Amino acid sequence: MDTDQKKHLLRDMLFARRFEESCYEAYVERKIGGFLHLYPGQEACCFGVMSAARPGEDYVITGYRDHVHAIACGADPGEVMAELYGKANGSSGGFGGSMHIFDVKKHFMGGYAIVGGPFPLAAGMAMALKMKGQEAIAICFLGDAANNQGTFHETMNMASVWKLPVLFVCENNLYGIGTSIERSTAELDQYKRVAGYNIAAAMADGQDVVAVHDAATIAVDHVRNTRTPYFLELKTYRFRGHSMSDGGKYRSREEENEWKQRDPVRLLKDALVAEGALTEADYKAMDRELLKRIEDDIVPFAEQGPLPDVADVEAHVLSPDLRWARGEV
Ligand SMILES: Cc1ncc(C[n+]2csc(CCOP(=O)(O)OP(=O)(O)O)c2C)c(N)n1
Ligand SMILES: [Mg+2]
Repeated sequence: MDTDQKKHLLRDMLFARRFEESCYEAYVERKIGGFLHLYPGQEACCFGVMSAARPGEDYVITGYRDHVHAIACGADPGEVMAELYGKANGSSGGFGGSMHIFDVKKHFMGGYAIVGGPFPLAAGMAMALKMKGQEAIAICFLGDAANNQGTFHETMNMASVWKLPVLFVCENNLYGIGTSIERSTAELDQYKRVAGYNIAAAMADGQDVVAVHDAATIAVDHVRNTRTPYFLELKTYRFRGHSMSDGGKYRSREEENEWKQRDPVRLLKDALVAEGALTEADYKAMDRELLKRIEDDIVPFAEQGPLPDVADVEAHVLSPDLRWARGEV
């Protein structure tokens, strides 16, 4: 990867870090309500994979830890923030909230609260791409604990049998809420679990964005060229709680501090400084510029946005177009 591409990734990851920290603050101030699952620590997974894919063209789906994935697909960060605030100028008009970010134009297909739910949806998206003969692929980002759902096994089998162009990315952060993977899962290496479904698989260091990019390049090429599935496991760690209500009693401070030594943003920044491609002053200036954008543009866009109209409370619950239910389309 060339230096310019690394600098772009550093900017993207630092922006995502600052965006999520801003969400944290807004939640504490009760400007954001409901559930909020933050992403710091895992940024290299999303940006490393999307740097090897075609954002806006490939179809991406994920779970509830979804704000950064939407932004990496090209969703407008102001609209994502406004959605978190429940405002009408949010990406789903304020009706979705944190766990249901959606941007169809950017081919970001959500944002789902049901653990393991996106597996079959990703297979369905890949089936549609196959039937339409399109070059795009489906990419499904999910956590390690999702692999213990029945949907994982059913989807892996069907994706393999039906030869579907889908890339499964497992962001293995070693925990499902407060349960460590050692307590819940017989095979700790997630990529090995798809061997029984005859799916190509690999594992990479999810804290090193260049390693993720390299592994994802192989994975994406495989899916795009062979039109068969691939499973990529990324070993990673979330630096914050599972959601905002997390006492953090299930893991030690020593473990957290050890992983924080491998902060993906700092690792890439240090590598660029060591290469002589960036100075500490350049980095600070970049950070200031990103913070200013968040404080001056993104947060005010969300804060000043209107609330959805109460008269629309039943909108989007059922499709107004029921022709399909009557068998007319
Ligand atoms: C079907 C279902 N069961 C249980 C839950 C409750 N739940 C929410 S998140 C979660 C853990 C998922 O962990 P993982 O897949 O590793 O993702 P991470 O949060 O670590 O990113 C569980 C059990 C749920 N949302 N859906
Ligand atoms: Mg997990």
